[in-house]
Amino acid sequence: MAELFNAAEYLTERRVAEGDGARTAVHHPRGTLTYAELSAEVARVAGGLARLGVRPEERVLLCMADDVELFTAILATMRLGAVAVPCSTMLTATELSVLVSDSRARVVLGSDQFADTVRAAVGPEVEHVVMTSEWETLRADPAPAYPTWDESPALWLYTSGTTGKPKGAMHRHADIRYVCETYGRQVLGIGPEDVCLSVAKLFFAYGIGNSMFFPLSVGASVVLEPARPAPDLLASRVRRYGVSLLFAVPSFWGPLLASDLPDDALAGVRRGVSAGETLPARMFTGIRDRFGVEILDGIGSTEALHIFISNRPGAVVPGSSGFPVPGYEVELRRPDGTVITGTEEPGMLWISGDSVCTGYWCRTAVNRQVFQGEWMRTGDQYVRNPDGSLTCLGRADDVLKVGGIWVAPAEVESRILEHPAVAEAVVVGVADTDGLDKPVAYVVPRDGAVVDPDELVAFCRAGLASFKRPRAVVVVAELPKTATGKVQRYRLRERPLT
Ligand code: 3SK
Repeated sequence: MAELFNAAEYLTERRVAEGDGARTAVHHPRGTLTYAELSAEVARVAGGLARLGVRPEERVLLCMADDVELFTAILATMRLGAVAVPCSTMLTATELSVLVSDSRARVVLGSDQFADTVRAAVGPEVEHVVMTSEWETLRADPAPAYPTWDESPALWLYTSGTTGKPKGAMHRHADIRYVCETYGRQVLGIGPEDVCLSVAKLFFAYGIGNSMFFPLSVGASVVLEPARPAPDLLASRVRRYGVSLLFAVPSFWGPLLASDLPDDALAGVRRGVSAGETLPARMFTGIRDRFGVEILDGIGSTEALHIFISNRPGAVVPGSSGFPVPGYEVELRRPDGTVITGTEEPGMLWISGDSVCTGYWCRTAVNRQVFQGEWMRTGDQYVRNPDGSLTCLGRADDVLKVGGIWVAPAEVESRILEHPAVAEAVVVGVADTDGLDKPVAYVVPRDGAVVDPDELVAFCRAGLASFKRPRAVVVVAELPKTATGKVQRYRLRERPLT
């Protein structure tokens, strides 16, 4: 039976009702907000959205930097019973326009720094575009929380698929409470005294859990940082705000370890968290030995909303994702569907748990493959170690995770093939010295044409979000293929880069 439950109310008003009104909820570049102030501001922005005509269950798309406007607008949208759709600020206008039309949002909110992208992405079906410089127009008389059910839609997060066509994973209000009560409380042990800082931004499932759901669910505080975080910027935020929980991805932990920051730069951080891709054991031990911070590596997904397998404090198995989070079950399955109960036999990872999304918006065929009863197919290959911990062996498909973000080779390949000098292109993930995948393009030039690798990378940057660009271009006379003409990607992956 569905119960009345509104996640925005749970994260703001309920905190005030439970006595946290005077505690700091948010540190942002221009000041701080207490829980009472945050709650009031969310109600006012909800009033502004209602005045624009936003109704329950309609989507509001947000292309915004991590700052107080994005933070309050996500909560305000959910407060109204509408659906917040925070989108990557790294997308090009063409990429963003796909999300605008797929979500059928009639209201789009943007940060001024992304104004050109946002304005170019919206078509006539969008009735209102509000940028941060016009924010005052979005504040009105406070709107009451809409009586959503726990089952009502609250949040859509887009994830790219193997084809690169983004899929909107639909999350309920209940999913938000579930991740707080499972990973947040039982693995992180987050409490009111914690101060959270996340390298992953709010538009990622990982980031919104770290920076909004977990801290607000217990009366803790969050530091919002709009800029792209480099190690020294992060260290200055850690010092200034007394950060105790630092969330990042391996492509941040690596440079942090290589930096010349003093060894006490993370003093006060009681725990680090890593997700997105496997944290190499050398980074875990390096950060622990130099900065005295134990990193809990885990794996989650946009579909599950947050981390479902994680290492535990004081019992980390370096190089592994750890053990299932309470509230989630995992199975490793063979290709014929039978379940592997023993150790050391690789299998496809399936998970079940109450935060798994209700499906992808308007993607029936994919939904039928991915979501089967209680279970969800993650697409990751895993192995169970003799101690019961689980180690990721990579993807079952060709999708790459670069810096913790999905990259669909097919999407990069189709951009490369738009280049007049290119006849064939294949993008594969090639491991760097830390074992982290980087996209590498193998290209065959058209007859008589010359491919300039640097110019081709610039061409990709111009047409794709920058993180999707190949980090290297290798020009070859032909691609390795099977007798039936299928490209043998594994042979390219194994090839040393010269
Ligand atoms: O990539 C991950 O491991 C992850 C973790 C938490 C939430 C979402 C994701 C994709």
